[in-house]
Amino acid sequence: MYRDNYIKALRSELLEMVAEHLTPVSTRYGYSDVPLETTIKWRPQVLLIGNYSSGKSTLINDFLGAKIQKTGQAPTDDSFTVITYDDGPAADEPVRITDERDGKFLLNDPEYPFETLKKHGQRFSSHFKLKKVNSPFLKNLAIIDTPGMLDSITERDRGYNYQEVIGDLAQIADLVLVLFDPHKAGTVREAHTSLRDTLPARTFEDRVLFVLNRIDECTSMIDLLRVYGTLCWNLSQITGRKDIPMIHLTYSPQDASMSLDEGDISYLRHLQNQREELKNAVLQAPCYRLDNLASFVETHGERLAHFLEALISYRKRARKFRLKSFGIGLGASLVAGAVIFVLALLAPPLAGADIMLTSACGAAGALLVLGLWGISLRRLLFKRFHKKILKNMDHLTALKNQTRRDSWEYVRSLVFSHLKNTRGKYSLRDVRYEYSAVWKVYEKGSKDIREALRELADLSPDEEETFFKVRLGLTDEEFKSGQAPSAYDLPS
Ligand SMILES: Nc1nc2c(ncn2[C@@H]2O[C@H](COP(=O)(O)OP(=O)(O)O)[C@@H](O)[C@H]2O)c(=O)[nH]1
Ligand SMILES: [Mg+2]
Repeated sequence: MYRDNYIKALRSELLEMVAEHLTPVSTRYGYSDVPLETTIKWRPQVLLIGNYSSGKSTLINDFLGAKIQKTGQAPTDDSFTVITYDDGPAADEPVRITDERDGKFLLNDPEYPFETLKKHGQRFSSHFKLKKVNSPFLKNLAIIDTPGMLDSITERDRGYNYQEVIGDLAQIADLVLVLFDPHKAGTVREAHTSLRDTLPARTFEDRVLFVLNRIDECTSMIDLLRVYGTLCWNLSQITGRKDIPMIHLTYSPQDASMSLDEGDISYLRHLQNQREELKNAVLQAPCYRLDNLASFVETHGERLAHFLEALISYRKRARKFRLKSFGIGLGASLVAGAVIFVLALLAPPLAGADIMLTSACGAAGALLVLGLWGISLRRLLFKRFHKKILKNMDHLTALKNQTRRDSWEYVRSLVFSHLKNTRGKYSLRDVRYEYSAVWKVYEKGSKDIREALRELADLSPDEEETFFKVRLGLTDEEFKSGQAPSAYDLPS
C-alpha cells in the first residue's frame, strides 16, 4: 500500500510541474489546445485492442470477476468502453455496473482525460461510454475495451476514423494489450500501424503486450505451433525486427472447457495458461504510468525547449543582422558625408567658404543619408532577412541527431507561424525565462522520477518500512496503523 501511495505522491509532483511550468508555455504558443496535463492527470489506463471476437471482453470480464461486458462470436459490441472503479458499494457486494455515462459526458467533463478525442465527432461520441464497476481489480487503474478491427468495415461506414481513435487512446494509455486469436493470427498490420504511428518509439516496447488468446481452439500442439509461428513471422515483418516480442499465450478456462468436448486439447496440459501472468502485468500499470509520465515530460519538455530555442536563435540572428545593417548604414552615411564635404570644399557655390559651414554641410549630408537608411532601406533589408529565415527555417537550429530532428519536425511549423504572426517582435527576455523553466522541468523532473523508479525497483521488502516512512513523512504510529495519506486518492 505504501508503495502505491509513494507512486501516487511522485505522480502528483510531476503533474504539478507540468501544470505549472509546461502548460502555460504550451497554451501561450498554441502548442496544445488543452492543458498538457489533461491526458495524464487521470488514473492509469490499460487499453485492449485486437480483432473482433479475439476475446477482449471475455478477458476483461475474467479480470473483473463478473460479466460486465457483452461477449459473443459475432461482432457484438461496437463501442469503446472505459471501465473504472466505484468504491461506493460495500466490499461484500457482488461485482456489478454501478453507474453508466455516455460519450458526450465523458468527452466534456474535464475530470476525464478524453477531451482531445472530441475531434472525432458525433458518431464516435455515440460509440464511447463509461461504466463504473465495484471490482477491486480496478482500484488503481481503468480498462478500455474497444470494438474489434473489421476488415469489411471502412472508416466511412463507421463514421469516424477508427485507427486515429485507437492511436489517441494508445497515447493516453499506460499499457496496451494487443490480442490475436488462432483464426486471425495474420491480421496484425492494422493494429501495429495505429500503435507505431502514435506511441513514442522509446516507450513502444515497454508499453505494448502481445497476447495470443483462445489457444484452446487449436486442434493440436502442432496446430498451435503453426499459429504461433505465423504470428511471429507477421510481427517481425511489420516491426522490421528479427527479435520476436514476448507473446503471452492464454485462453479463458470457462470457454476452454466447452471446446473440450469438440476436440483433443490435452496438449494444453503441457502449456501454462499465462492468464494469471497477464493479469499481474496489467496490475503493474500504475508503475508503467510513472515511467510514461517521465517520458511524457521528456518528450514535451524537449519539444517545447526546442521551440523556444529556435525563437531565441531567431532573435540572436536578428540582432546580428541589425548590427551589421547599422554598420553598413553608418559606413554609407560617413562616405556620403565625406563626399559632400569634399565637393563643398572644391566646387561652387561653397568653394572657399568658411570651413565650419562646409563641415556642417558634410555632417548634414551624412545625417540625411543615415536618416534615410533608418527610415526605408534598413526596414526593407530586415524584411528580406525575415523572409529568408522563414524560407530556410532549418538554419535556426542545429539538427545533430535523430531526436533533435524528430522534435524539430514537430515544432517547426509552430515556430514558423509564431515568427510570421509576430514578425519577429516578441520579448526575448520572456522567451529566455520560459526556456529556462521548461529546461529545468525537462532535466530535473524526468531525472528525479527515473531515479525514484530505480530506487523502487531495487528496494528489498525489509528496507521498505524505513524508505516509505522517510519519503512519505509518516510517524511510526501512522505507519503501523496502516494509515495512508489520503491526498493522493485517485478520481474514479
Ligand atoms: N474457446 C474459447 N473461446 C473464447 C475464449 N475467449 C473468448 N471466447 C469466446 O469467443 C467469443 C468472442 O469473445 P469476446 O470476448 O466477445 O471477443 P471480443 O470481440 O474481442 O470482445 C465469445 O463467444 C467467447 O465466449 C477462449 O479463450 N477460448
Ligand atoms: Mg468485445
